[in-house]
Amino acid sequence: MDYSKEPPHSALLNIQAQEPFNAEPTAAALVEFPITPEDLVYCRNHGPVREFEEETYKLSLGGLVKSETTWTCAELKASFPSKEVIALLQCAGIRRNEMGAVKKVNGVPWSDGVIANCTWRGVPLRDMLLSVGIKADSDQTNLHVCFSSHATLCEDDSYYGASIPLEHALKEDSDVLIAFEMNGEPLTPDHGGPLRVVVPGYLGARWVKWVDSIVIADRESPNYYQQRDYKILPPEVDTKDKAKEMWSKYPSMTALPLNSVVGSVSLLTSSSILVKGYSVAGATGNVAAVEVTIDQGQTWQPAKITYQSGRWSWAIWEAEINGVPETGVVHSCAVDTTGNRQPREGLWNLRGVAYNAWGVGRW
Ligand SMILES: Nc1nc2c(c(=O)[nH]1)N[C@H]1C(S)=C(S)[C@@H](COP(=O)(O)O)O[C@H]1N2
Ligand SMILES: [Mo]
Repeated sequence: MDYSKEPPHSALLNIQAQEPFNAEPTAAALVEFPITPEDLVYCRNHGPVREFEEETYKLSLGGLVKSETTWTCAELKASFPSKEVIALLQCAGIRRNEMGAVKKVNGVPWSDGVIANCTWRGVPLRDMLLSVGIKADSDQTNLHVCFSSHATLCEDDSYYGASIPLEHALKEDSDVLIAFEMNGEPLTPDHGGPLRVVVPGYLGARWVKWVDSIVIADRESPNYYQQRDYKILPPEVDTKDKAKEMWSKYPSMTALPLNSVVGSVSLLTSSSILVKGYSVAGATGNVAAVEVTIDQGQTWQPAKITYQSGRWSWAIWEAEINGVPETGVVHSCAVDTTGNRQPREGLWNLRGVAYNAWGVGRW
């Protein structure tokens, strides 16, 4: 793989690996901004980052459709009205370092910075699908939209691919976009420009960057990152050899679970502290409340949600706590609109994904 042609990356990120470029900001920096500024947006790559000319870039849509179509960026923008959504992008490996402290896991030892709440502008995938038409003789309930990027080779496959159920893409309110702007600016190479997939509510792995082909098929994407990675295997699967036999038996991940993270803790007075953090909803609802404890969960104090915007955004919260934790440790717990509480402990899995134990902070 050729890493020599990469454009420069943000200098505000902590680098986990240079090749492929994987880097994240601190949660303390993130919670200061409701909309994450571009230079604090994490970079997660399974291969080299590539820069493309927008003028010559093309996207094709084929497979089980009535009329296969290819657009340049300009044609795509001219053919459909665009839509802007605020949506949270987060990597399935968020907080993997904490899960790895319980027992060894495989993967980049991400902390709690692989998350970003941005505005995305793009063409609704639904409109593109309705315009090409799905073949009438296919059973629509069993079809998948497979996204691919052939921009570069990847660590475990010759291209990057992911898929989502066609029914999800066709829902009027799913807000799946083929995006060309992030935070009001053209998408940068680091974040998949000129075109990337945005699937609000789904883990980042499905948000294919530098997308160049969309295929409607009667099965999920055959790509490694859909079939063999990003699955939650049961805890007894604790070696790569055991995992090999299990991948096909477990579903691909879609949503990540209810979560909250403590970004920063600071002393307000000699007897009170200010705790700030973020919280994200799982598949079952929106974030309804966040609570903070300084005594390991014996008593909880409510946090104030200072920002939340629509169904796909994160919540930013803060709490002024009377009392200074003797242990120096603060925990947070999110509650969603259906009454689910974030669990005290996360479930261990070999790949180290979907960790959502109570948030932890220290002062
Ligand atoms: N082409 C391509 N798309 C990709 C990836 C990749 O390695 N290659 N990584 C995925 C993963 S695992 C995540 S979490 C997000 C990260 O997006 P970002 O780098 O813009 O933060 O992109 C997804 N899309
Ligand atoms: Mo990811």
